[in-house]
Amino acid sequence: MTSPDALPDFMAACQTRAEAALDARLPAETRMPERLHQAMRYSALGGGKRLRPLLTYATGQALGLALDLLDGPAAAVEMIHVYSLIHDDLPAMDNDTLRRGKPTCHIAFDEATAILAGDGLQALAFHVLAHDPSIRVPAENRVAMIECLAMASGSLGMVGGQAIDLDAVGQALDLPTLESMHIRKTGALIRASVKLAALAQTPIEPVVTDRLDHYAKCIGLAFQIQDDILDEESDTQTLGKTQGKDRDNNKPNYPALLGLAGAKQKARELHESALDSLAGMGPEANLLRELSRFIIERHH
Ligand code: GRG
Repeated sequence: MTSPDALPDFMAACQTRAEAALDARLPAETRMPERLHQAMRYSALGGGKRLRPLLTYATGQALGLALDLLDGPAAAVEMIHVYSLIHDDLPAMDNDTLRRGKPTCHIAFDEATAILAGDGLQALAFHVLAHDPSIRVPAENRVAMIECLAMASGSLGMVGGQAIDLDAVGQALDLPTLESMHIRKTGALIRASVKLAALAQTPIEPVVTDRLDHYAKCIGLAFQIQDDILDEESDTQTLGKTQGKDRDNNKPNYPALLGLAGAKQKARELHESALDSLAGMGPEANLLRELSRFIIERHH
């Protein structure tokens, strides 16, 4: 059984682990083209909660997998996340100057370099899944990992969610449309973070994988609701990114549709549902349970 303070220790260990996994897989700053590689490393290293790698490692722990089998998938999913942050911050999208407490990539470098850094990280993520020696499963599992991350990232997943989001600025979205946007925009990659770990086991157990997928779906939405709540309630320094952007940009969000109390209630219900989906699993899934709580209680 994991102890009550297991999550903070696990988070710290996995954040260090994810940092090292990224560092080892990113081209050196001295490798040509130097400025591009500097930008990729600037954005990917030294910041962020590393929630997606944490979910990959915690799922691996729930399945009894050694963490070193998951370094490649954890790095790949974080590379996609970082690419999405770089592109989201561009003037053509959210036009933000602060990310993870430091200037956004296009401010620290320039717009063209930031676009290319995002592109480079995206391509590298798939290269990692295709070739990384940490992934020791049959080729069909590897292909399933590549498919999983591609679907989560593309126009039917994160990029599609972003397109719906951009179209929705100034529009009055109803709750189902808001939900379907977030299931794609943030939920799909969170789901992939869990699924990639399930695909690192052999043989894959469909019942367990389905339970984990339901868990991931719930926490993905809960994560977004908490993000919306923090956008209303927190401050720029705590968040490390500009607070109040949704309101300023007239973007629909959960507190606007449900009220703050309603949004908090919805996040709690999703947390409960996430826990229900792990009911058949033992203490080895405790970190996943604690991560779900962390997601709805986090302050940044
Ligand atoms: C531009 C291709 C493209 C996609 C953009 C996910 C996304 C789609 C943009 C990210 C922008 C954003 C603020 C989304 C809302 C929720 C979210 C993903 C917040 C940032 O994730 P955290 O809190 O960040 O896990 P850290 O920095 O801790 O990794």
